[in-house]
Amino acid sequence: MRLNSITLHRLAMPLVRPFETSFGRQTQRVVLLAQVRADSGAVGWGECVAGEGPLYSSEYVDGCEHVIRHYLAPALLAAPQLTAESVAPLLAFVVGHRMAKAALEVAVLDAELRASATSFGSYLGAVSDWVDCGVSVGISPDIDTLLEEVSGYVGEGYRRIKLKIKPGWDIDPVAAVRDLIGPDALLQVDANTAYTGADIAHLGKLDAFDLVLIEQPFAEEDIATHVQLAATIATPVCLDESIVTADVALDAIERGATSVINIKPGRVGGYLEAVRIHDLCTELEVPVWCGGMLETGVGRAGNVALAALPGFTLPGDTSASRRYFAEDLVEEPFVLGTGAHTGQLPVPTGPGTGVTVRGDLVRDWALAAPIELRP
Ligand code: NPQ
Ligand code: MG
Repeated sequence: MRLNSITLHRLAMPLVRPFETSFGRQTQRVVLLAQVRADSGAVGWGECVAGEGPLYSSEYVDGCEHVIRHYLAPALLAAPQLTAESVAPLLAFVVGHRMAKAALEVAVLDAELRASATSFGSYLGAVSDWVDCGVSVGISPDIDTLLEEVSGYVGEGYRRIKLKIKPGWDIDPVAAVRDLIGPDALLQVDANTAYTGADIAHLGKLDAFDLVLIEQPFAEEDIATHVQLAATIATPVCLDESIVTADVALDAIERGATSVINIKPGRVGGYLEAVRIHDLCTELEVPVWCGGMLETGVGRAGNVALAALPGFTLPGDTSASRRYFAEDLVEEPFVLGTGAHTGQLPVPTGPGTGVTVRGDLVRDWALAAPIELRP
């Protein structure tokens, strides 16, 4: 295809409850969406997962908008024959900025798959119609409030609970939640880089709670301290922020820093690199699961399709739309199944991502006028 335009939309969506992590407290989700139009008339949508500020990652909404406008979009708009596979090579001249690149790649892929009436799931290699869902639970003001929130999610059927932890909010909340949900329920923790090597002995106390894994306790660049922890703790160590390419994933696995990997398409530059990490981990028998970035239905749809690949053997942060939003941005909000499908989401089957963006909400929740980029 050849692109006629790339339009950037910036929205703010209210969260159903504040979401607190070791890096900050979110009360709304500021979202950047890329809409591509091909000369054939095909339209595709991509969600940029960067946050409003550079707190989870160095990328953030203003930075992504800038790099897309001035570097990435011009390169794609100039391409005479564009395919989803050619997006990453065309954008490789820009260092980093993977979340911005991923938003464009997924939009082009969505347009391409809609034009050929192929779903994301079948294109990526999905092998199941439903995926197991977990939920990520923020840091609470106190343990009673946390237990109340966790009880609600258990009642909704989630198949795994993930607690956000930080120094001063770790052993006690984990012990209380383990006590609440019982010994057989899947429980894991995510520190979002809040600890240092000095905390290794302290983190060892988490072994008492039979956790599925501990996610990213140390800095993004610090593979070595993760190796040290993994050598001393029984709980599996899982990297999130550190895993930015398939090569980095291979290196971290070979060094013994991580025995499970959280795959987020946005963090690694798109779905094609995400599938490469999945394939590598499957070959190495390293389990993977699909992370989450408080996506709207636009980004959630692709994640649910990805999570249906065979190597995704652990429940993902692929929660239902209502975990975050009272009203989702798409006509087909994600709702947990019932009966045998309790705690699961259905893999979309329609063309492309299989969801329809609600133009009315894109306008109602806009923070700024759309930016239309042309060749
Ligand atoms: C994680 N997600 O696994 C991330 C962290 C995260 C579901 O726990 C705005 C932008 C808010 C990015 C909140 C989950 C965010 C964000 C949390 C990322 O580490
Ligand atoms: Mg994480």
